[in-house]
Amino acid sequence: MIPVALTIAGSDPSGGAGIQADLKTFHQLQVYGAAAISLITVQNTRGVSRVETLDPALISEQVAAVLEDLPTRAIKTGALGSAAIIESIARTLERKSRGCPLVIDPVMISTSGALLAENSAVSALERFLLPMATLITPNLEEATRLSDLSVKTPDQMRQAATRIAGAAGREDTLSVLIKGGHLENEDALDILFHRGVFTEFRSCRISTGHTHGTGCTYSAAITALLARGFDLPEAVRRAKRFIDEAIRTNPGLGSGAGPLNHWAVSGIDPG
Ligand code: PXL
Repeated sequence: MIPVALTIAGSDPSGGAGIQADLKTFHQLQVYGAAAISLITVQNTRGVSRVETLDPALISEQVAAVLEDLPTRAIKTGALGSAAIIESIARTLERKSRGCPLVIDPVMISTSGALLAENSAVSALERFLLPMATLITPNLEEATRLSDLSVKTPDQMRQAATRIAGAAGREDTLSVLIKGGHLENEDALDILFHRGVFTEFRSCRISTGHTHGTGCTYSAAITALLARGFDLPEAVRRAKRFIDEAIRTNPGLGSGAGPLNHWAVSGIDPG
């Protein structure tokens, strides 16, 4: 049976980030994609002009409707907007997700600087979602917020990863992938903390402004590969190849920070 993955995330009408990016990525990686919408943005490649969160109960009903019917193998969350939304989703997942892998992309602000989660959402995330998560995928800024540490070097990335897993009381069971796409004077270095072991994923930095939706696409690719049964380190390794290729072959759309090439191939065999 085709594996199913569910994304719970915001809508980007320009198609480069949010649920649109997640669904394209699921599809490209041979996974059937389902999507529950948490908030609606008005945006294009030049920026976000409006964010409207949906009613927490409406979001949770979407999540429950999918999980009650489709044999979901992996779930990811993206922009969630508010603490109330996070709590409501967590309660629904507790009842309905049957322990399937949960990837949290702790989206806080968009590339263009728009707030996609209120400040109190960070503690709600820690309190309600991290206890049940498989993996959290912060970038350097998000890792700084979650760990209360300065995160600017590979060593600091390692410290932050253990601090984030430890704060959730789950040093041995919560995996943390810190994405170093914005590291100064470094390759694009991501560090995975998984079952007490650090693994580095390194690639050459690609010089382009077309990186809109990179975080969403990366975590969606990991989610799709988990749904297909790969173990976490292998899912990250393959997702990293996919994202590098998607950035390198971006279609050059829009007059701002354009989207990636979600048709990218990366040697990931179908089926
Ligand atoms: O990449 C973060 C992100 C997530 N979700 C939505 C977004 C963005 C960035 O723009 O618009 C809906």
